[in-house]
Amino acid sequence: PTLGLVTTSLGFHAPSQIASAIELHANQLGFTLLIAMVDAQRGEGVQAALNELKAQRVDGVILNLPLEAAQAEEVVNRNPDLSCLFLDVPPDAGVFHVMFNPDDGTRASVDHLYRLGHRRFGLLSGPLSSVSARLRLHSWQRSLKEYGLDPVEYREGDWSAESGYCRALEMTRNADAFSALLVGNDQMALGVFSALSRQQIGVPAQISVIGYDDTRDSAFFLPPLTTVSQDFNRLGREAVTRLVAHLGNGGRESPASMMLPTHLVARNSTA
Ligand code: IPT
Repeated sequence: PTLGLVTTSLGFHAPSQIASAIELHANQLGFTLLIAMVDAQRGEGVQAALNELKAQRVDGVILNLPLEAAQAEEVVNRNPDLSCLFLDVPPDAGVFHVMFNPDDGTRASVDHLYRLGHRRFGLLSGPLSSVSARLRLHSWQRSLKEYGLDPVEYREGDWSAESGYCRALEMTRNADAFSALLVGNDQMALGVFSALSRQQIGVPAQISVIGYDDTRDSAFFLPPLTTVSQDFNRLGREAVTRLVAHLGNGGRESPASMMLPTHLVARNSTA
């Protein structure tokens, strides 16, 4: 038997670690995994990828790319012959999903920095075309509001280290505008470190930085990155197990979606 994975670029660290976890757990349950990569910016590639996977007789498909609720529902409606499980959709989308809670880790990040005494925050989000980038941004903003704070700087990146580097150079033109920077993922945080180091701004002495993902490399950044851990292995296991259970009951019972917790891993980039 065969499962399909439609994924956003595997050039990004998180989706590549997610794909590797999905393949591992699929294989353990005796399934082969076929992977189709599509450009997340261009929704029309999704149906082509699904058609390709259907031609290869997949039993069910996991979709790890940012889709709005309406787009995900359209995928389900256009493919009644296929069981689809989504990993990157709004929590209130009426589709079968396993996803990370976008609130707990973001809230813990703000709490951590607030307790350390920070009051001036910069925010660097992922691309606003991505559902999860927006959910993280809104959650940071809500958490700051509860402390009566508004961010003093905001920029939008595109998840890449290069965008983190460029946006951080812009944000630090006004040298002491903020003392803490919340970043939408670890790859952008790596670029931020490089930009700050080039300007001889100390992390965490002058600016504390928190990333998001806890991809495997982040413990080896300089300094080791404080970040929000998303357990990609568990995501892969839950997604495969739930999809396979759904296939096993002939798609009769309505599938159980699930929200996975995230948590803050405090390392040395915050003080
Ligand atoms: C999300 C990552 O957190 C982010 O770093 C980026 O890689 C993005 O994927 C690419 O789509 S994780 C996703 C399951 C919300």
